[in-house]
Amino acid sequence: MSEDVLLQEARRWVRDARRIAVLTGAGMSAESGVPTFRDAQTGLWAKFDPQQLATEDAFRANPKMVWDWYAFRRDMIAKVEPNNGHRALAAFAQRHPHRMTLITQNVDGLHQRAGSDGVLALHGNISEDKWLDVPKGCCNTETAMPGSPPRCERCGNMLRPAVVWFGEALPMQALIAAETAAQECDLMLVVGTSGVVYPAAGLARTAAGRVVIINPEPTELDDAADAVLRGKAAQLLPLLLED
Ligand code: BJW
Repeated sequence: MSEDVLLQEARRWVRDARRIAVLTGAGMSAESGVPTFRDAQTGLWAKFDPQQLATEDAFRANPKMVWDWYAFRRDMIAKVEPNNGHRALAAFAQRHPHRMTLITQNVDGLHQRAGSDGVLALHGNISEDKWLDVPKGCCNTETAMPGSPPRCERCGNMLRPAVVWFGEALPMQALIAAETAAQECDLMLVVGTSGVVYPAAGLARTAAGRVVIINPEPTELDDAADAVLRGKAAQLLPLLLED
């Protein structure tokens, strides 16, 4: 089937679906200028080993290096804008209240900045901090000693980015809501994710309805798809979601 015929077929599925779940990954923000994680040449982890940076063990072993990596990414994200893909999703949800559940693995907040409400952010939010160890009475973010990372001036507890690292549990309410959306949808759009990180990737495998993948490259989830649209999110989503 030609790409154009596939797109028209997927547009019909969007039109006919009562409940649509959307699962997004790093490729969703690529056209905003945010590097993906695993693209060989350009991904953030072409230069860094994720297992060394995105874990609690790594942070405890080298808090300054990991904090600085996140500080660099925060600065970069603050300078970019949502793209036409983020905007198309937000506009669709506004035109069709209660039809779409937006689930993202991204920590960049670009869906929210594009105007999407109720985003299920499975991997947290890079612009927020939380305490590494259970905070005591003395742990006050207002009075934390500045540094890389900031620390409690009394007990030395460190602030860390409020993201989900490997081996950590996802936020339970968001995960349950995402699982429910997958099990109740007529259509799931899987946009810009390699599909290698669980439990997020598993949502596509439990989707009750059809699955459409939007990605310029093959993914681990292609075998679960009813249609694979080979293209970029910011280009294809506006075409797929226009009325
Ligand atoms: C475009 C594009 C364009 C480019 N348009 N597309 C089952 C099986 C095996 C392992 C596990 C399992 N269950 C759990 C695990 C372990 C682990 C895991 O999945 N490991 C695998 C790597 C093997 N999972 C976990 O540890 C999770 N926790 C957990 O399971 O806890 C259990 C527990 C329960 C109770 C108590 C305690 C524990 C946590 C996973 C957390 C992932 N965190 C990260 C880092 C977040 C912080 C940060 O940002 O630094 O999340 S890892 C990283 O990967 C980040 C991403 O959200 C995530 C997914 O990556 P994504 O989005 O798919 O990006 P890429 O780069 O991989 O792909 C980009 C795609 O875009 C590519 O396909 C491109 O082609 C495409 N693209 N341009 C559209 N313009």
